[in-house]
Amino acid sequence: MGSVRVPTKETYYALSTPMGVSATATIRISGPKAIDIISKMTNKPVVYFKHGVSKVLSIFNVNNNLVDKVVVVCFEGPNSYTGENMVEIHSHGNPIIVKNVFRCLSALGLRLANPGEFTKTAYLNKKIDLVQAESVFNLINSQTSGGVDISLNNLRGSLSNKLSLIQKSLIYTLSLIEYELDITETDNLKNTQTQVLSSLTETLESTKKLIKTHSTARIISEGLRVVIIGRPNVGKSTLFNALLQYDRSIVTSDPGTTRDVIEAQRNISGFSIVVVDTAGMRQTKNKAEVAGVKKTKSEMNSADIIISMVDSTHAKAVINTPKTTPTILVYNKKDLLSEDQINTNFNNNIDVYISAKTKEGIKDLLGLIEKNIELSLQPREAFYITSKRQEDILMSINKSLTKLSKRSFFELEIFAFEIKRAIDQFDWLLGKTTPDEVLDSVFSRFCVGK
Ligand SMILES: Nc1nc2c(ncn2[C@@H]2O[C@H](COP(=O)(O)OP(=O)(O)O)[C@@H](O)[C@H]2O)c(=O)[nH]1
Ligand SMILES: [Mg+2]
Repeated sequence: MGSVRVPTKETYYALSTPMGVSATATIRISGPKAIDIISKMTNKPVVYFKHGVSKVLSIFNVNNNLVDKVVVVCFEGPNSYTGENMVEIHSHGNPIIVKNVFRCLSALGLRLANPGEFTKTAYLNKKIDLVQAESVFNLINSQTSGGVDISLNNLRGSLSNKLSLIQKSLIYTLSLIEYELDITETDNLKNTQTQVLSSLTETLESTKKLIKTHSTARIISEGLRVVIIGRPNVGKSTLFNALLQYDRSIVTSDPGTTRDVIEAQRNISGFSIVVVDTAGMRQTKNKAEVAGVKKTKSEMNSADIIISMVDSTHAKAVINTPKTTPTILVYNKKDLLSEDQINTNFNNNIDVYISAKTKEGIKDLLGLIEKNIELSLQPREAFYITSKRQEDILMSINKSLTKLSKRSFFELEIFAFEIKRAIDQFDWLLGKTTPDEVLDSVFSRFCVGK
């Protein structure tokens, strides 16, 4: 193989698969010495290794003792994930073997990779931009197939392209202003103003749309939080178990049994939801219960859908819920009511009568949840932003451009200055110019080996 084309200082390695017993484990090596090292470990000349071709080989330690029989794949930089020379060793998935391979690598002068270092190097070598690097993180951590789709799409560069397009339109707008600043006659000013303002409106629409996609992306990737609230003993834990179809939460006839928040995941027509059981809301002096009630309130505030539950045998006032959160009002213990009572009790605000115990009405409730999921996911977009960092930068751009577009005078210098700043912020967003602290915080979320 040829010489190293992308110079870097060090060569590092990490286990890229989870530590533990498995059929195989993947150890990745990246850096200028990667291929020299594997050539030493296998007693094969460097030219033996061809780009992207896998070889079944024995690897030996510095004392020439057999470590394992492995599959080796080499990638020559810059045509590798990191842009450096890379080697993948697929060993048997025994932690002792992995440890022995690690010993060989460190004896040969390599060091363990830092968290996210492979992906960070890929970014530094311009194999991917920062938005794509964040997609790698989301791709690895996504809980749902919908989340995987979003991350794959972003990793392919769709979101980056969209962001670049918005930035390009700002660059064009800036060029109109700069042209106006260069020429002396003023009869074109009105025309330029119209063009600049209409282009700003368009940019604002695009950024606003993208900002909105963040919460949808979170719902798609992590699942929608459905939080059950109500007074003690109304049957929240019973409903929680019924929704999950197994007994996860403790049910007793003593009020105040559930003191901690308990959550579990399930799917409803292809969507992931996280069902959350909470402590009953009531006035109490018991410290554990007070803490539970506090947690319930915070769960209520981060809920995507609230199920507000009432015991229909002695209906009490309904608990106030955040106005913007869709809330389903459920009357429980229908099995204890007579037909007459149900009819006279009938109240337009009640969404559904159920019996968590006999499971009557659970299907209707699931139908209502499903309807609310559909509403929460509207509208479907082609691009989703997937990190708080992306959202924060877009919000900042949006804020300053909104302010700019509302100015009563069209001062060319001020427009040029603000638009230039927004263009720079897009560079930050894509990682073209991003401070080291920001990069560190992006990559430190990764684990070693990614
Ligand atoms: N008859 C009847 N009893 C129920 C129903 N749901 C719950 N219960 C009972 O009400 C009591 C309190 O239930 P639990 O789920 O612990 O209420 P929580 O405090 O709101 O979590 C238990 O004795 C349950 O068996 C129901 O639909 N019908
Ligand atoms: Mg409970």
